[in-house]
Amino acid sequence: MSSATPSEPLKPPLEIPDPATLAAEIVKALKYRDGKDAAVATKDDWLTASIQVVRDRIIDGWIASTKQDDDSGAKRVYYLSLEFLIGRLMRDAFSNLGFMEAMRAALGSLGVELDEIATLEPDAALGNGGLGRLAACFMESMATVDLPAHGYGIRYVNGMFRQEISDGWQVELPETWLDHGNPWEFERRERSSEIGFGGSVDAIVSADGQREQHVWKPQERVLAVAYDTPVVGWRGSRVNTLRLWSGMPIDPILLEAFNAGDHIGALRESNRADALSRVLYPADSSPAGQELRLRQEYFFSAASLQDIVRRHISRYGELRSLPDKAAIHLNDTHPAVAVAELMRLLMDVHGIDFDAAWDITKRTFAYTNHTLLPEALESWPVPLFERLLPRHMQIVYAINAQVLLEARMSGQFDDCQISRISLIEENSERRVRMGNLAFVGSHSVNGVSALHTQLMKETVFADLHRLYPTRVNNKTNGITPRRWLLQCNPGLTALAREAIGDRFFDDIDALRELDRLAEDAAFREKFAAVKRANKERLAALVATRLGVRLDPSALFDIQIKRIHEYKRQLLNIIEAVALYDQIRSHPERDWTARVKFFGGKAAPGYHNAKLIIKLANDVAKVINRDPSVRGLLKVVFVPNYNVSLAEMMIPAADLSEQISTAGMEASGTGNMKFALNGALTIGTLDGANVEISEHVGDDNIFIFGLTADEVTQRRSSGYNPRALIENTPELAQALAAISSGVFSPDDPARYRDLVSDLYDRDWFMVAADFDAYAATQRSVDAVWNDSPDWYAKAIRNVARMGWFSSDRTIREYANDIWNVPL
Ligand code: 26Q
Repeated sequence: MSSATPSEPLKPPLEIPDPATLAAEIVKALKYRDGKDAAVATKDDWLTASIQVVRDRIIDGWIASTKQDDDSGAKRVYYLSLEFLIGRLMRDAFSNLGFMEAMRAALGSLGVELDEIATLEPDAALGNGGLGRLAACFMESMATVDLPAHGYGIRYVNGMFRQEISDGWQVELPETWLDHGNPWEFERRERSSEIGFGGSVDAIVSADGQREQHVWKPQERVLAVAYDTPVVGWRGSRVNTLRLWSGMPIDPILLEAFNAGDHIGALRESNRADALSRVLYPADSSPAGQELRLRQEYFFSAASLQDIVRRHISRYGELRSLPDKAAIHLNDTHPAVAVAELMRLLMDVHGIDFDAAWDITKRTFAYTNHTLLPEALESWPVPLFERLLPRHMQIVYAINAQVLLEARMSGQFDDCQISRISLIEENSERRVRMGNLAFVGSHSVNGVSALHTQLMKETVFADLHRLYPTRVNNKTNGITPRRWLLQCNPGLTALAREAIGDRFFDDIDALRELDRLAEDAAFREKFAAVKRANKERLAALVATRLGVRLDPSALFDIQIKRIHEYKRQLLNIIEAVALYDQIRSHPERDWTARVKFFGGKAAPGYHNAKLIIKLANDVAKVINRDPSVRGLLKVVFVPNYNVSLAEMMIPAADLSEQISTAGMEASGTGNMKFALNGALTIGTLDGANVEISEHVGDDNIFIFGLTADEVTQRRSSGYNPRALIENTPELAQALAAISSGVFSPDDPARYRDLVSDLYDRDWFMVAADFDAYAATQRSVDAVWNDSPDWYAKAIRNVARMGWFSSDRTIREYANDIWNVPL
């Protein structure tokens, strides 16, 4: 065991208040803010008061950061995202400010347990999954690396739905995170702006008589009200702002007076405004295509742009310097309409001509693509777009004319390629392609892993990439090590600190020093003990919530993510069934005890995803009750997977399942969180798995299956899953069991279609990868049974994951895209 090598942190630590001071502040907040006496305070009251105390201590830094940026005229980054999956914030703030232990002691002196009240904080689920969580990690990293940044989004009253499992089926319930108020947010009425919809466009002659000007006369107007949440960086270095917009009727009282006698009509107006920030669309692919979604996209894009433009004008008095002072980032195409909105503000409101406006726009915007799935690419029917945003439709046409002219002039494209470059899809129904709009309106278009960026260039954006060959670039995703190691895994953090000192708190690459300890038997044992304690915590949660008893010495194998066919939870479940068969037919063999955990939400309208949840639960019921498997295999579906549950499950994982069909997962970020917490990955060469494998080394990861190229090849050369299944007895047997109702005796036909699709089509190559997957799982067993080897690999994963910090990702964005060198 190496001795601790305490080292100086890179940034000076904050002054940490003593527990007695904090305790006094908490009691004071309780009394004077909430009107409560400590003697009658509930746990929720203690939570609110604790947040208020820490929040107060953030405010000075918040004001200082804003003032410093105003004074210095620094370029600011504006991150536009329809999702910010921030989860709970209290621990984040305590931990980043270095207050955790002082707060624990302060609360303890008042008879309150920090960990207990922390779990009462609602989990702010303002996002679907990876894209939303990435935005949250980026916000924290931007504050940490001292980058002036604002996040802009929507303050949904109902975030991602709460999932209950009833008789094995997913049931969606509304998520009401704001019910008890939100002590983190500040309402900024003075920062409200008016947003228009519909109406008509007048063309007039400009004041100087030189040009045609357009005036949009919206038929409907609503108010966007700002709510600000401070975002604290590591060691409190900088405090940035997350500004979320809420929809309000402009003047409900006046409106009611106007509509005297027509109360329902008056309410309709008010409801239309409220609806804009009522609910997050719970679909992470196959866009709903509903009018309300486009209204939300425009609402928050327009409100954010007004804010950005107002801030710029008030300081610089003009807009031509906007690209030097503002970098506006589009998190996927959801805010792509902002491109047309900025053009409108520049031309119609500020009298700038098209060419100059287009130049400013392109130099200001950058766009990140997060998916290649054709069904997830956003497009809106022209008639709908035109009715809701008539002026923007004209601007889209004008941009399109310019782009198509450039394409034709380049002489590189035939008519078919030109039609793919067009912002308007002309097939059956005319639609506005938001990906193309975001692409042409930005100076940078990035993918989120090396493989994904390569595929972007070869597939969806092949023609646009040929036209603008320097625009596409890669920025491999990352995760914040503060939340995803320091906070969620205090055991591992303490162990690492004891072994290599605390330099990794400030520089995560310093975890490298753990590498040599992989060979140290005593360290491996301590590492295993930390993992064991985390597993016991998870086992206790499963026992209370689900009444299933788990053995913490079994291999904990976890797949937690949105339920999607391309992510192939089905492959994992089928393998569980095959293993179940094997254990029963060969009870004499030396089987490895394993628990397969699943967690994740299905989009409410996604039939197969919901059926896969039911299948996981049906299979769990049969296997967990069967005495003949002697507890060697357990299957658990943990309901309502969210950020907080991730924070508890990831540190308890031995094996991380990242088994998407190669070429389909843009990056993945859960894969990074698991590896950083010492789980080994079983995965395909997809998304960021490729780069994880390069960093941890191929001896420390279990890679299997078809590559992206092989998937493409198979699909184009007559893939025959039926023949394949018939030649794979274990797979055929498992499928026969599922299909014939062994796991669904109450409805034997339940999984017939799900299985028959695997025989007939199998788009996601479950059958093609089954053998390789099952065989690799048996090598996982073999390594698991050689415990020193397993933990050596796990330690190497922790040691080598520093590169996947979102601090590194943000530095790359800042240097290469935003032009704010750090
Ligand atoms: C679009 C239009 C209408 C309604 C909903 C949507 C919608 C909403 C969310 C479409 C897509 C999403 C979310 C996508 C997402 O989370 N993608 C993931 O992004 C991660 C961060 O880059 C990657 O790691 C994942 O690979 C990718 O799947």
